Amino acid sequence: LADNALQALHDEDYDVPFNTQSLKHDGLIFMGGRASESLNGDWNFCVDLLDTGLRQKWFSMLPEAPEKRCEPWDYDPYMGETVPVPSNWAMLKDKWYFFEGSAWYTRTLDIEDIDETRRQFLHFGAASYDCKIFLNGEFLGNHYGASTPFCVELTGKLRPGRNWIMACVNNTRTLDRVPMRNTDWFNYGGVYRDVRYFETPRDLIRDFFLYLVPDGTYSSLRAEIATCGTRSGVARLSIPDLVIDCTIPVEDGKGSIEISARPRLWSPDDPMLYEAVLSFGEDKVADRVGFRQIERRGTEILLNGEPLFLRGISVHEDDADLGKVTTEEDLRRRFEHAGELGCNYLRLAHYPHHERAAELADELGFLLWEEIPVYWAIDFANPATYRDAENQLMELIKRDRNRASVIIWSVGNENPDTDARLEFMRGLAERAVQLDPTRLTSAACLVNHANNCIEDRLAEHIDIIGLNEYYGWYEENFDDLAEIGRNSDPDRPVVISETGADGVIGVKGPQNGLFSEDYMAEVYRRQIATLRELDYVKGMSPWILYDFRVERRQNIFQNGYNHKGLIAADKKTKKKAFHILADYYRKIAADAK
Ligand code: GCB
Repeated sequence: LADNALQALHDEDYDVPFNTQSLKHDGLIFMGGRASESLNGDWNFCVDLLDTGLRQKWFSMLPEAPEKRCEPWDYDPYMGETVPVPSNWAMLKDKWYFFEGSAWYTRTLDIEDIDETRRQFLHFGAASYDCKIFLNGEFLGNHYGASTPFCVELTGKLRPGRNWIMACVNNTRTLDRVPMRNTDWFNYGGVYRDVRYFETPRDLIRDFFLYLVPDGTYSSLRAEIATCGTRSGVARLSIPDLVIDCTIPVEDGKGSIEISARPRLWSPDDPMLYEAVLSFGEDKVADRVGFRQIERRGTEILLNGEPLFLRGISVHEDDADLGKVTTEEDLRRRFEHAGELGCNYLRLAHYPHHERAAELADELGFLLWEEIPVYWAIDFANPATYRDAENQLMELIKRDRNRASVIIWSVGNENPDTDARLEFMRGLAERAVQLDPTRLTSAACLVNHANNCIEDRLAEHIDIIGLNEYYGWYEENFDDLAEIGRNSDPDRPVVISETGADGVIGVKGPQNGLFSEDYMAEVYRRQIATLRELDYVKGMSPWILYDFRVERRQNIFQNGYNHKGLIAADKKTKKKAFHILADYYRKIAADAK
C-alpha cells in the first residue's frame, strides 16, 4: 500500500506519531488463495472513548499477572472481557450499540520456529474505520477506510514463542473521512471481516491481473503481474483448460504478457471460469477467472458485443443480527432473492462489500456495480480526504479486478455539483480506468431541478450516468419524472441507480399512504410505467433488497430502520412491490429472448 492510507491527523495529541507511519507490506492486497492461519475467534476487548490507551500507551504494557504489577493501571489488554472476531461491537451488547470511538483488540500469536528465509504477514479483511496495529508493543502502522482489506508485515519483528497483537480500531465520524459524518447506514465499528496470518517466500507475487483484451476480437488475454523481493526473474502462468503454459519476464518488479486464446466467454447465462496459476520463484498464487468484454456504445451497454439491460437491485451488506459481518449463508440468500426477483445485476452500495460477494457472483452469474463511500457531502477540497478515497478505490480494484462479474466501478453517490467535487471525482474516475481498462465507471449523479433534466458536470467523465430519483417519495410530483425523461438527451447510458419508497409490512400509514406497503407498491408501478418509455435508460437497481438499520430514521414507522426494502428486515417477508418489480423483470427478460 500506499502511504495514501496513512493520514497525518491529530498526531499532536500523542507523543508517538500514530498516523504518519507506513504499513510496510509492499502493496500486498491480492491474496490469490494463499494458505493462511485464521486468527478469528475470541480477542480481548475494551472500548476506550477517551483514547486513554494511546496516551497511556496500553500497547506497551507487559502481560504480567496483576499481583506482580507495581503501578496502577486502567486497563488489562491481556485479560478480562473478550469479543469474537469478526464482529461489530454494536451487535454484541446494548451498552455498545451507539458507541463511537476507539476500541482495543488483543490476542496472542504463537510461532515456535520463525523461518528467517520467509516473510510473515497479517491480513485484515476490514476494520471500521481506522485500525492501528501493534506487535509486542511496537506500532506497525495505521490503515484508513472501513471496508477494504490490508496487510501488515511482521517480518523481522516476531519473536519465537508467544507474540502479542493489538489493534486499536476507531469508528469516530470525522470531517476528513470517506464517508464523512452523515450517512444513511449504521456506523458499525469493529474488526468485522476475517483476520489471518500467512507466510510467503522472500520474493513474492503481490499483484496478478488477468483479463480478456477489450478490443472486440475476443482473441487474446493479457496478464499483468507485480512482484517484490528480487527485482528480476521469470514468472510462469498456466491456464490448463486453455492449454496455456507460458513464461512472463519480470523486470523491476513488473511483468506482462499477451497470449492468443479464444476462451468461452463469461456471461450471466454461462458463468464460465478458468483456473489460472501463477508462480514466481517459490511463490505461487491461483485464481478462477472469467473472460468477458463490457463496453458502452452511444447509449447502449454491451456485454460480449450484445446489448444489455441491467435488471438490478441495490443491496447493503448488513444483516439484522450480525451487522456488517457477512457469512456465506447471507451472501447466498442475497443472490437467491435477487434471482427470484429476476435480476441479472446487483448494485453493492455504498462501500466495498465482502470479497466473497464478487467471487460468488462470478460463480452464479450476476453482474455487479461496486462502489466506494464517496457519499453525499465529504471534504472534497481536502487533499488528505482525496488520498483516503483514492486509496479505498485502489484497494477495491486490486482486490476484485479479476472478477468478471464486476462491470462497474462507481466513484460516488449523490454529491453536490461543486468545482471541488468535480475535480475530486473526475480524478477518481480517471484513476479507476488507469488501474483497470476492462470496466466502466459510474456514479449516482444529479438532476437539475430548475430545468427538470439530467444535468451533472461529472457525467462526461464517466461511462454510465447513474441516477438516484425518488419521484413519488422525496419528490412529490410524479409528472416531473416523465418531464425529466423528455427534457434529457444523454449521450451515454443512464442506469437508475436508486428509486423507491418506504413501506412497512402491515402498516396502513397516514392519510396519503406514506409508509404503507400499498403506497410503496404504487410508487413502483408508476416508476416502471414512466421509465420503460425512456430508451436511454439501460438498467435500474431500485433501493433496496432488504430493510436496513440506520441511526437517522426514528419516526414511529421507522424505529431505527430504513424501510425501502422489497423484503423486510427479517430477510424473509416479501412486500407487494417485490412482486411488481419481479413481473417487470420477467417481462424484460422474455422480450430480450
Ligand atoms: C439515497 C441514498 C441512500 C438512502 C436512500 C434513502 O438517495 O443514496 O443511501 O438510503 O436515498 O432511503 O433515502
